Parts: sequence; structure tokens; C-alpha cells
Amino acid sequence: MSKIFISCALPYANGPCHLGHIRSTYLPADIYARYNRMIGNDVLLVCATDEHGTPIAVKADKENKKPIEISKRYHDMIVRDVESMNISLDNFTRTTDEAHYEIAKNFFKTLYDNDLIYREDIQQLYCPNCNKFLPDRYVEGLCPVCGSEARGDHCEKCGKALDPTELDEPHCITCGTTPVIKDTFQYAFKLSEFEDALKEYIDNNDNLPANVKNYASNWLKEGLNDWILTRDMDWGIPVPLDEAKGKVLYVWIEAFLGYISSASQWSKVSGKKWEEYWNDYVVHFIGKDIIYHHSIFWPGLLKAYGCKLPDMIYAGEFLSLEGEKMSTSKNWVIWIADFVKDYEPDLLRYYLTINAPLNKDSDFSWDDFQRRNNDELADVVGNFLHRTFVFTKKYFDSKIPEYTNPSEEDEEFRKAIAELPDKAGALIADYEFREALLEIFKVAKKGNKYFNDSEPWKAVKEDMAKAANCLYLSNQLAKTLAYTLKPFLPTKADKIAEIMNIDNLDNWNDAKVELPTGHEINKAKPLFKKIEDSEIEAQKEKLKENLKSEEEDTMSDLISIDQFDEVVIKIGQVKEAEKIEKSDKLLKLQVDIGEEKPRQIVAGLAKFYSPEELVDRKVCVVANLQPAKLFGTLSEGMILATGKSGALLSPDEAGEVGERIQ
Ligand code: B3M
Ligand code: ZN
Repeated sequence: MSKIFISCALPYANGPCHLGHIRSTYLPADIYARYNRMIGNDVLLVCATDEHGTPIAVKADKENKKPIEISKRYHDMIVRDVESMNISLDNFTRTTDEAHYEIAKNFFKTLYDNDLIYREDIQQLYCPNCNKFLPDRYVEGLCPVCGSEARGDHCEKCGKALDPTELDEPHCITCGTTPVIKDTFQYAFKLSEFEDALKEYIDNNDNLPANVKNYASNWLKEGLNDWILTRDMDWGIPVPLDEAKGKVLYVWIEAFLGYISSASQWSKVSGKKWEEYWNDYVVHFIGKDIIYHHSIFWPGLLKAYGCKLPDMIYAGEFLSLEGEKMSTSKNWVIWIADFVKDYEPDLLRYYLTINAPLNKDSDFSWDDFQRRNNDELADVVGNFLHRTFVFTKKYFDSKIPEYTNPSEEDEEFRKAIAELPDKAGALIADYEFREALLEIFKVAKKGNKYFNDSEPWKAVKEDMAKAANCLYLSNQLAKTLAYTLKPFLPTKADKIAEIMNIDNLDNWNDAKVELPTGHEINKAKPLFKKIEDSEIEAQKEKLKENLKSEEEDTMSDLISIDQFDEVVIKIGQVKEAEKIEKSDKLLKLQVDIGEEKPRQIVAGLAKFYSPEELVDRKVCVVANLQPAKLFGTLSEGMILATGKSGALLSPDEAGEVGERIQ
């Protein structure tokens, strides 16, 4: 028995989960974890939300909130999403957890004390308008390698990890100003010292998949620079050195340690030692955009600390949506929470696994999702199971019949069933999740053909033994499907087990043991149903509408001339002014705007003007505002003035009372 440490990349707590998150990390990690538990390995599956760094700080700035409020909001949503997809995590923590702070600080301090981290005077981008340094995502520009638009820390297009000073045409994301370069100091990790060790790790590790190996060796060819591990920022884990006030650990160094702090939190609760799992076999499931970090930075840090390096880094490639790149900012995305409102999570788990191998780009399209559900889940597996169960009830009193004098076809089919668990298992163990599922479906298809060819509906009248053999074997396949589908479709598999009167599917090897003649099964319920065209049309429509409303949203800062035209602003003259009792801000004014009667307007000007100062002044008045009561006093318009200084907008001398401003 092995102990296996499995991690999913830590999602930034700056948004809920969408299909891409599930496909690239959670689902493969879960399939792998579930299978390994079933074959008797001892598995520890951990994750956490990544809550520091600029992605969250930037979002908090935009919403005028504290970063922790943002990260808590999304942490809760991510937990909800991950649970709704039945990801069997053993622990899910947060990088804002106190224990994580301790682990991260100690890690940094150990490397610093061992002279593997040193202080360095450097130059960094600084926004003269915002008066602050612009770490990572606070700045955007063009990638110096591939020329695409890139964030300060990373180019999504070519995958290169960047330093903001490397960007061409940089600009501050808050105000758009071109930043200047300013002196400061940070702490750097001697990554370059580990270049040879990392080369050796990448070259000699045959486990590593091709995409990880290729990316990593290409980057290693360029040579490694030391890596700056700290930032001038408020939001983050303080650098544990007296001389480093106002500096925090770079989010990436401590995010990696989230794997460890999640595991150690689990250790405290379970009483088991996570280190035993790490020392046995470690696999990180990540998205392809962070291969650099996991194949270079993280092994470098681990080496420096004296830890064993990961045995496997599995990088899921990208998922697009209806042929287009997914984009959360354009709302071209399907959120997990929305998906599971309409469909069972297993249907998505199936689709995302079968559609393409994890190490190839893949696309989610509603039409294809419908096709695979209807033609594969419902027609192949659903149909086979249903026929088997209904027949068993109808002709064999819900009991598995005898198997006697088998034909060549029977024996051939029996062999295919018997071989399936090992075949599918070997593929899962090899991270070939799609291939494993294809293998399962191949045998399920065989099952349908065998059932058709055996024609048990005829055989029950002519050759009962033949019908019995058919139903005996069909039930064996149904049981084998329950076990082998369990890592992929856990809920559906449990439902098959329930119908088949099987206690649990905990042991993969039980898939190889035939159910005995006489074993009684329960009443069948349809397990898969077809999805109607109209539903799919509605989903596609919804997706398009989301995109539209987002476009309208981003345009919402600008108004059309017609919108402006709706506001009627007129020149008025204050005729009377008095204080409103009990209010130190408000004045009650009578303003002539060229109508029969002056308008009564309550204005927040008492702090800036005495009533006398206002009498006779020409002002600008919004004349078509809905009347409202302020402090119990009717107000029929608004005087235009600035909020902070109370500066009144006054027309030129030429302006006549009652004239419209347009
Ligand atoms: N928080 C998410 C990403 O870049 C990042 C992963 C950290 S894993 C240690 O996809
Ligand atoms: Zn700025």
C-alpha cells in the first residue's frame, strides 16, 4: 500500500469556480484520488484558497472593500462549488489561516538563515500618480517574450513568469499612468544555485508528462535568475525580519506552502502524519499556465529547504467555451453554481473527462454536451442498465439467474467484463482518465450488442438457459460498471450499486468478483435521461445574454446624448433662504426658475454658506427631479454644487433665469 499526497492548484479567492477550474485540476485530482482509495492506497487530497497577492487586493480596491472581505466571500463560494461537484477533498483551508502564516514565515526564515535568501537593492515600477509601487498585477503591458498583452507577473499567452520591469509599454492598472522606475530593496531567493539540480530533476524524471517536461527544459535552457520573494504591499504575510517593515511575502512562495499547511491542518485533526504521504508519492494537479511555477520555482524552494521533490506534476490544458477563449471579465463563462442548478454534476464530470485528454486543449459546447449525454450516457450506459434490470425483474424474479452451458459469445463477453477493471485501472493509474472512460464505454457498448444479439425477449420463450446466461452476464457487467464508473461518476455509480443491492463500492477488486446466482436486485429506476433541444437552446441563449449584459455593463460609464438630454438643468435665482431646524447641513431655498411659482429646494449647503449669502445668487438647478422630502421638508429640484467644498455652479452674467443648460 502506498501513501499518496495529492494537491489541486490553489484557486485565487477572487471569483467562484467555472468549468475551467473543474476540468484542469479538481476533477482529475478527484478521479485519481477516488481510484487510489478504491485500490487500497492511503490518499491525502488537499487544497486551499489562495487569498493574498494582487488579484485579490486589486479586486478589493475596485470594490472599496478590505481584501479579507473579498477573499472570504469567494472562499465560501469556492467551497460550495467544489462540494457541489463532489470533489472528495480531505482538507480545504485558506492561506489567511493563522497556521499558514506561521508555516510560511518559518519557511522564509529558514532559507534566509541558511543564506539562500538575501537582501537586494533593486528597481521597481512605481506609479507617480497613485504614489505606490506596482507589484505584479498592479501593472499591465506587453510580454517581452511573445509581445501579447500580459500582467506584471505573468504572460497568459506564452506562460512565462515575469517581473513587472520586464514589460514593454507598462501602465498602472488603477490610473493608466506610465510608471517610473524607483529604487527599493527586496529579498531574493538564490534560485540560480539550483539550476543544475533542477535540470537533473526535469531531465531524469520519466514520470513527468511531456508538456511539463518540454516547457521546463525550454525555460531552463535560458538559464535561471534569482527570484524576488517579497513585495511592497499591505496585503500579505509580513516578511519575518525587523528591517523589512511594509514588505510582504510574494504570494507565490506562500501559496505553494498552502499545500503543506492544508496537509498539516488535516494532520492535527486526523492524527496522521502528512509527511509520510509526502515522502511516499506527491502529485500536483495544476493548470498549464502555472507549469513554470511548479516545475521550477517550487522544486527550487523545496530543494533549498531539503525536501523531497514532487513525483508528478500533472498539467491540465485549457478549456474553451463554444470555441472561444473563456473570459470571466467578458462573462463568457459557465459558473459551476449555475451549471449544477440545471444538471447533475456527474453529467459534467463525464463530459469534461471524455471530451479530450487532460493534456490537450478542449472545448465545452452545449450541443456537444447534449450529444454526449444523449448518445453515450443515456443510450449506451443508461439503456444497457435499464434493460438489464427490467428484464431481471420481469423474467427472473429480480434474481441473478444461472449461468450454464455458455456459448462462445457468452464466454467472450464474460472475458471482456472480467478484464475491464484491470484495464481501466491501469489507465487511471497512468493519468489516462479519458482513455479509461473510453475503455469502460467500449465494454458497455459491447454489452448492448450482446444483449441485442442474445435476444432474451425471444429466448425466454424458446431457450430459457440462453436468456439466463444473457441476464447473468448483463448483471455482471452492470456491477462492473458501477465500480469502474465510481471515480468518474460517483453519484450515478452509487445509484447503480443501490439498485443492485451492493453495500458499497469501496473496493476496486470487488469489481472482479461475480455476483452469485440468486443475488436479488432492487427495482430499477431510470438513471440517465435525454436532454431536450429546447433546453440546450435556452442555455445557449443564456450564455449570449450574459455576454451582452456584460458588454452593456462595461459601457455603463458612458452615457448617450439622449440620456444626458433627459436631465433638465435650468438657470435659477435664489429668492429666499433659511436654515432647517435640527439640521446643520440643510438649507431651505425658494428658487425662481422662470416658472409661475418659485421652486422649494432643500440643499446641503448650510456648512458652506449662510442663508443671506445665497439670496439673489444665480444657480444651476436640476428641474425635472422627482420631488422628495428631506427632514420632512418638500424639495422640488436640486442645486448643482460640488460635494466636498460646496462650490456652486454659477452661470455667466448672460444667462437668464429659466434658461435651459444643454
Ligand atoms: N493561485 C492560481 C493560478 O494561478 C494560483 C495557483 C497557486 S498553486 C500554489 O492558477
Ligand atoms: Zn496609478
